[in-house]
Amino acid sequence: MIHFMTSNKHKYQEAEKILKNHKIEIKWLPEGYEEIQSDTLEEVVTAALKSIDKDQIIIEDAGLFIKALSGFPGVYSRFIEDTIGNEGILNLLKEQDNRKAEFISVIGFKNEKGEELLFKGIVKGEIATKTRGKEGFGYDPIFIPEGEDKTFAEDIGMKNRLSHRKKALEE
Ligand code: ITT
Repeated sequence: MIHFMTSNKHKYQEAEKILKNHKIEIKWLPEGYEEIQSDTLEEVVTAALKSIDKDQIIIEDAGLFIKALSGFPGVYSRFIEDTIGNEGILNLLKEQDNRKAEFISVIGFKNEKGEELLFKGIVKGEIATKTRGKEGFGYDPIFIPEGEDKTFAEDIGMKNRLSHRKKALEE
């Protein structure tokens, strides 16, 4: 049985649903992992996987990367969500025409042989001008994926079809 180690129940629930469609069952390990300070999601995940003394384990580091802010909040997404939040992000983008952003997920998987594998998923989109919708979590109310009108928080079915997490997990 594969365990998904994350302190974030929403991430687990999304992953559980996505993997179920591929007949893969997972279990939640409701613990955070130690995150090094780094510029990239890949380095965070690689270092964390090495520090975890378990096989058959999935971890994920995800973030929102906003073009006009040179990729901010990126690897600092958790801290920024907990501090300035979505309203703070909208404020930073006030009067900004370029609202392009992407969500990135990097999944680390240590298989039954103890081999470490990394998978990446990206969804491009833009930042809404106000928060919209109540589903999902985190930055979902301000993220509109390319080709759609709604935010992830307005249509969770659409999120689960298009998301960075879904792409990384399917890989
Ligand atoms: P773990 O590290 O314990 O897995 P976490 O919530 O810190 O839990 P991340 O570091 O991957 O998870 O996420 C960084 C931030 O980005 C965090 O504030 C999330 O709420 C946000 N985030 C990640 N994926 C998201 C998604 O699909 N939709 C909206 N916000 C998301």
